[in-house]
Amino acid sequence: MVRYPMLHVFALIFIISSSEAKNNVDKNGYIIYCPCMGRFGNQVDQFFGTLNFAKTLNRTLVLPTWIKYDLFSDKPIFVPFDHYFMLEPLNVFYKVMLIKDFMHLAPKAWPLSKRYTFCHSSRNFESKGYPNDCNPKEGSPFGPFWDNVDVNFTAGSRFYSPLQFYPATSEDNLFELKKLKFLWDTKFPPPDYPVLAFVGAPGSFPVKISDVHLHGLLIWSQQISQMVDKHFFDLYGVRRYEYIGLHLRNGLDWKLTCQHVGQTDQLFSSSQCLGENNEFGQLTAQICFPTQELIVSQLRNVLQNSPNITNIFIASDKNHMILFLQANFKDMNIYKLESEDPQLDLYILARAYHFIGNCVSSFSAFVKRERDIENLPTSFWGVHHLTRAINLFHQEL
Ligand code: GFB
Repeated sequence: MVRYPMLHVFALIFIISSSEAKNNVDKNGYIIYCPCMGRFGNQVDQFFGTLNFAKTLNRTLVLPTWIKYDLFSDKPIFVPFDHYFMLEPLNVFYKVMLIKDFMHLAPKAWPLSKRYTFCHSSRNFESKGYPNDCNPKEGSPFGPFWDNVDVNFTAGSRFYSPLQFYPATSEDNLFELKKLKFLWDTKFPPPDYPVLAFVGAPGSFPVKISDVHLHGLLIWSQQISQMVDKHFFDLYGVRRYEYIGLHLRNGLDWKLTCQHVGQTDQLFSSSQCLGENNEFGQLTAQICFPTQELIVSQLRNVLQNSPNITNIFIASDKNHMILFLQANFKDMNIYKLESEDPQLDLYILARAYHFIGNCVSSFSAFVKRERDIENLPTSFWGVHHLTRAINLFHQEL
């Protein structure tokens, strides 16, 4: 039973610190936010910057629900943070708590007279005649998110401009971080503003390279790994690390997004293969939306270098191209999940022998970061150099 001694230590520290956090008010205050921008990959990117920001301010980070969008309903779905990820590693790194636990503490920690919401500057929707404030519940998923936890901003809005979430200089050294904390604490002292409740995530998209190492704290929950076993590994008898994983991002929203190629040097997560200053190359249409010919030739190259691999797993938001790929790779077993599940797809892609992703997509970026932790190779459609693995464990957590 002592196979994973570190996990036991994590668990013990977690039990002690989480029960303390659940019952005691943090005098340094809290940060809570709506992950209202984009879908899962975007929300994760912004989570990392938010975690660092909370740490800089020494406020407890309230972990929001993830927001999921259903194609067949205009109502967002709220997924508890720990449905996808374990809390223990995060809690060892920093003080965090689930939003549902925070709401139990809220009558003590967040009096109604101090329930402010924070935004950069007015979101006043002039045409609708709304007041000059954050209007935090205007629109979806904004309103439904706060309604889901029964929060009303009874004290009104506060604009935080010109404050930022990151130090003004590119150096995140201790002095700059302390200065940032000083500026926020001066404008919003914790006794008067015990909770900084942001209309959107106080973290950047795409994730800053300096925050990428935080991905090491996101460990999939048991529910997710058991579901993957049931719906993929055990079902088809495929073993981890013995298949090629492909991400085909090709839905209508993506087609429209890729029309911006040519007008910009970077698009969404493209810095993961092009570098933050395009030091590794330029954005092309093939990188964003690869043609069928490119997909076949690139996959063929990868397979030539993977002699013992006979399985391919395909994840897609729209067209998995199963028949087309089957016709081109007759000796291969080609799989996809029976029913659509983005998190299961991510889990499986991260455990492929080799992964070919879409450099512009933050969905692929999630997979690449998880693979980098294990030094597993990733390449991207339309990118000819194999993208370097960033060894996350060399960074200090
Ligand atoms: O994850 P995400 O932010 O990545 O959003 P991008 C894309 C969403 O599409 C995922 C679905 O969260 C999934 O719900 N999706 C994409 C997939 N690829 C797959 C896949 O392989 N399998 C499954 N099951 N689902 C941004 C969006 O997407 O793209 C923005 O966040 C906007 O809202 C923009 O749409 C154009 O960075 O690819």
